[in-house]
Amino acid sequence: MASPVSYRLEGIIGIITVDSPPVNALSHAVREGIFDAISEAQGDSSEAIVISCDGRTFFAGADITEFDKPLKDPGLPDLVKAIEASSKPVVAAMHGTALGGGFEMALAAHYRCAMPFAKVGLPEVKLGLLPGAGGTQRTTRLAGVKASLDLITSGVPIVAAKAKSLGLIDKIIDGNLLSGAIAWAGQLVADQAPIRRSSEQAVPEYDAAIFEEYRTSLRRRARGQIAPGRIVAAVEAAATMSFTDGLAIEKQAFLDCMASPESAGMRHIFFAEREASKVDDLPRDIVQRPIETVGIIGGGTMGGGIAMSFANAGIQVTMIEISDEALVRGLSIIDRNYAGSVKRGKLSEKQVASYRALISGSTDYAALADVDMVVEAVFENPDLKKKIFKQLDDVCKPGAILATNTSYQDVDAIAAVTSRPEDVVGMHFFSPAHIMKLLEVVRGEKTADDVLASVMAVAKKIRKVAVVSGVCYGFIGNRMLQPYGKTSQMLLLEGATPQQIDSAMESWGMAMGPLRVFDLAGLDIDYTARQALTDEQKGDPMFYRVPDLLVEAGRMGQKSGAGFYTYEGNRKATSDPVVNKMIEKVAAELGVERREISDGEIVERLISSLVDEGRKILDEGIAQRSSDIDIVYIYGYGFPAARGGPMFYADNAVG
Ligand code: 3H9
Repeated sequence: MASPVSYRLEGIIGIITVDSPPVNALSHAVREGIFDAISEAQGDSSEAIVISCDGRTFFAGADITEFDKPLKDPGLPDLVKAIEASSKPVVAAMHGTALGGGFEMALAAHYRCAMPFAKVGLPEVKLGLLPGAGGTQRTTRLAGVKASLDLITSGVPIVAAKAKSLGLIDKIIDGNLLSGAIAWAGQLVADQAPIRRSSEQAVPEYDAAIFEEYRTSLRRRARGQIAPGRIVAAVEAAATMSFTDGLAIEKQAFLDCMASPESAGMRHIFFAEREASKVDDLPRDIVQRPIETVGIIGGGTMGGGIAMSFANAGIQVTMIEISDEALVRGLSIIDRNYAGSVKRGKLSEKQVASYRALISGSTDYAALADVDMVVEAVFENPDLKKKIFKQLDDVCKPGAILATNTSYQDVDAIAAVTSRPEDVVGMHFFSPAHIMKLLEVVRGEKTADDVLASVMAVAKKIRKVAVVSGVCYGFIGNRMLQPYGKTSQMLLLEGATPQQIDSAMESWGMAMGPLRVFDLAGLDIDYTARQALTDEQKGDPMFYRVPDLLVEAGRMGQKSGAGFYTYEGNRKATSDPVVNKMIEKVAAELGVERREISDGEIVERLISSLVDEGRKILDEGIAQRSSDIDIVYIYGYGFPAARGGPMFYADNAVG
């Protein structure tokens, strides 16, 4: 097989070009090819060497698919060492994203240039790892301790201009990158520029207290991840030890993290996320419907967040409300959210102005006559939703995609009220919709293939992680929440307190325990839904008697200042003896024997309830694959990434 690496001489410059689609990951063949080219260049007439990549990006890092296989020489650390040891200046020319081991190679080059829109980063932490080819040591020497800790513990890439201001790259090249890099390399030769090795640079001054500060704040957010702590130790080693000793600390930490169940879980999520976007039975050459304009029905928190998601991706939005007053209110929620994003430094005023200009409002459905897609986001009332879909059927152009943002309702029943059920699909966003990454795309019985393909594509465009679900009550995520909620109620009656349940689950890694989640969502919503049911339909009172009593006592959850907990002014939940008494009384009435319950039992029973339902969802074909369920729980329900999702956890007994 032809090598993905080629080497050629252009005058006095030796040019190493890598072409290994899709993202130039540093597979064995790539590493070997570059290693050989560097060796060849040492002995030929070249006076400087340029490393560049063809295709959409500079190296995306180590080849993650090789991680569970035996390592073949040369390893990435050997390659990085050979690059830095070159007796001729090496220039790295970056475009796209230079990530992980790819950026570590660039850091070992003697000079670095990049295109203006290129990004560089060390995202290993997102895989439960840390840079293992000198990244912690060289970044600290070039950019200092704080910048290094920020870059490596967050894993978030930075743009070329920022990297340049931090000293991580030297030059930004407009126009053709390769010719610019070759010209620069020639200039470096002419100027007799030194061989500048990052490993030999001194670490800029820093405040020694910084390591403890990062340790404390990272520990608070760790949720089972061990890599962040090891990153701090490696950066501290860079600042306080010789390069060789620091490198040894980094290497050990990398090996430990690589062998950890946390990294196995996070690597599973990496591939699961990419797999989720694929729909197995769609023809590959399917023609998508263009989606350039979108209508949103409902200007509440959900509708507003959905509108922002589309506008932020450059898609024109028309929001429909029932009255001028409601419309003004809806648009002002959007303005408030945007103002918050500017305040937090997430968006610039200029960005906000351009996104906001894409959102307009109307009280007339006729304004939707020409839109490519409509997302209905009114409250969960099946009759109202059906009424809206009848109206949409009347006004929307043929071929418009009609989506419902229902969290539970039967998408097929909604589709059935239209004359075009093949154009109807579910798009279940999670609140706040402009922030939460998950989108459940509900494929109705009659949803056309091209509608599904188009919605999956637009989901990527609006930066959501989309997972396909079949039609059932609650789809994947909320359906699994039902037995989870019931189990939490049983645990309460059997002897656990709300606080014990929540803190057991949060210590295990869940972003929020179940009872705090119910308080946040509002206990009155399910209560109201239950009033329409017969006793038989409601099922065993064990599962709902306590929340019913709470609502009847005016405790609707966080919004009313009390639910399973009491909330004062701020959002801090405080346990309330009144609630514990209420639970004991219900347990006595229902004849439930109370006992000590361990934290381990709480976790075991709650997670099993999720997993058991997940298996049913798979058996019924509601989810395409087990890893899709993991994605739903990681991105929509605060499941700890370090556990790999409920299904992966169950299959691998992680942790
Ligand atoms: C590392 O470097 C360790 C070192 O420090 C130390 C070693 C000693 N390997 O995301 P996309 C595949 S750890 C293998 O859809 P995009 C991906 O699975 C690594 N495969 O494209 C997908 O395959 P498929 C640190 C990879 O344009 C296809 O490429 N680096 C790798 O939306 C397209 O991917 C990272 O963590 C890889 N490294 O985004 C960077 N990367 O088509 C990870 C991607 O079969 N990568 N694939 O589903 C990314 O963040 C994004 O892929 C990137 C492109 C931004 C590059």
